[in-house]
Amino acid sequence: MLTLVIGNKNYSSWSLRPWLLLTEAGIPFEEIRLSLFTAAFDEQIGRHSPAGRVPVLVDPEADEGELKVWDSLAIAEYLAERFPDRCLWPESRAARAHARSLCAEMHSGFGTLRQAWPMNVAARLPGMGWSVGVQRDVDRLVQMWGACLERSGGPMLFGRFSIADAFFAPVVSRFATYDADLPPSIAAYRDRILALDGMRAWSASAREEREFLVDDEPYRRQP
Ligand SMILES: N[C@@H](CCC(=O)N[C@@H](CS)C(=O)NCC(=O)O)C(=O)O
Repeated sequence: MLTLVIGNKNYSSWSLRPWLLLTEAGIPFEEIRLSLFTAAFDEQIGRHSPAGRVPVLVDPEADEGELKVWDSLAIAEYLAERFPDRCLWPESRAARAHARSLCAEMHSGFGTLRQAWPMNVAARLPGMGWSVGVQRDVDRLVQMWGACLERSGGPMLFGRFSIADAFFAPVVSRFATYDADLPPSIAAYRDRILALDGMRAWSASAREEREFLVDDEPYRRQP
């Protein structure tokens, strides 16, 4: 069976993507959760990935024996190839190219939003960290999601759930945490993602965690 090595569910935005993808696609996997920025993480992550980061996917039955794939984008691409029947990318070549462009833009961009609004599933921090730069990133996301939903007719960016939705799920979570001001159609997409079974399961586990990262919890109440 596949194994996915992830970080804290409350904070690890990169881990959420492949976890949600596997879960929503109904692909069975086991998870190993490592607590970020601890001695145990440093000790154990080297066993799974030379890059020293999560997520990492371990496939014990790959073509040439056990395979380790790291980085959320590489994992998504591998899963799409490994499970072609699950149609993890949209069907048409043009839509696939479009979805890949969006994922690449997310993967390498939105640094202002990511820094100012770290993923914190359990927290509600409306308005905190907002800046003109953050709003610029929000505006771009609203524009790209709006165009996708208009073209596909929804409910997901390319009709049914795809890698693109998994890639934006951490941003959706941030929009809830920081209460980003969104147009109704985008707020509705946010709510559809938050209502996915996989997203609810991830969030429930995140809320149970008690390993708080001080830098990401400026106003947190005591547990
Ligand atoms: N581009 C990578 C980023 C992975 C990443 O930065 N992961 C963070 C957790 S969300 C991590 O492992 N941090 C541990 C560290 O930097 O020591 C991906 O898409 O998987």
